[in-house]
Amino acid sequence: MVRQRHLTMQDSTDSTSAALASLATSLPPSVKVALADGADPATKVLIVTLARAHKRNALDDVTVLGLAAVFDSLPPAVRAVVLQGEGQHFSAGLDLSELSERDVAGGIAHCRLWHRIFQDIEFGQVPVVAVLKGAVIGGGLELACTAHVRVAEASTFYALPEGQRGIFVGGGGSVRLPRLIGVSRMMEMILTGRSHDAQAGQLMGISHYVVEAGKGLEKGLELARRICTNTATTNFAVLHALPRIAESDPAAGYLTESLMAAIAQGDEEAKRRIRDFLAKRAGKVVGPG
Ligand code: 1HE
Repeated sequence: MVRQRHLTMQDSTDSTSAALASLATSLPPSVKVALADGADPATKVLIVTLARAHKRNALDDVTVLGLAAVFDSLPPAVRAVVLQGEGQHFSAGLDLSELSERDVAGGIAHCRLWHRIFQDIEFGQVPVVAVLKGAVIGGGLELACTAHVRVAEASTFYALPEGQRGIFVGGGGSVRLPRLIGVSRMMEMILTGRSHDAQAGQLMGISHYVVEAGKGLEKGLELARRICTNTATTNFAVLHALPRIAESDPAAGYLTESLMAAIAQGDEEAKRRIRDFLAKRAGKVVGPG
């Protein structure tokens, strides 16, 4: 059972809670924030919940702007985020009811808004663990792709019904998803409208973990807490340097990697950790399983 505290204005036991309580009052009802209980006070994990279960967490503008407000205003003590959906589904994607009246210029502006906000999540302050279940469809899958680690409950299914709806991805999916599953698989998903279950999504590289129903948040929090124990510099390097290096030409990549590696190892905390290992005070790497 995962304990979490939903924030209210009364909940201001420390500055992080106070900052989040103030943020919570500015959010729409479709986005909730809660600090995970039990974490080391210095390494707080924030649970961000899409809370439009009655609309299967479809992403309307208000909800997407709510996500932007959260990721723009993370208090410094928050070291990782777990992103989840309320109810049976992570997200049914773009709220189609907002699409019908939009002209071409409005469509471009909307798409660029999503791009900006989703980039702020992907290249934000902290690692994000997405906990998936049920529908992870269209823009919901695009949002899941902005996270750095994905945990899928067994009920998860992935689809891109854009072909069926006469539209196209617009939340950066054509940039991010091919990196996970390849252009060919993404093409086939849109062209044929097929769904993939949790196991298939895992084999394809969408999720990093598949867990049984109801265990996603627990696993997501376990991973987020582990991520919080890395140095801030390593997490920064992984979020901001690694994807850029992977996309750059090798010569620039090697140069950037050498600079980033030097910065990371020059950190006092890194030096302390390495001294601890050499003095047999640090844990060994444990094998899988
Ligand atoms: C919605 C949406 C939505 C549900 N926009 N309202 N996404 C899709 O094409 C997925 C469309 N949704 C579905 O296929 C199904 O709703 C589900 C498989 C996700 C869930 O089925 P079910 O039977 O549990 O729920 P439901 O009865 O279909 O939906 C409950 C309510 O949510 C209902 O509203 P109500 O007022 O009749 O109660 C639905 O209309 C509403 N709802 N999904 C609006 N997506 C940046 S570009 C991204 C492009 C895309 O994301 S394309 C993918 C769009």
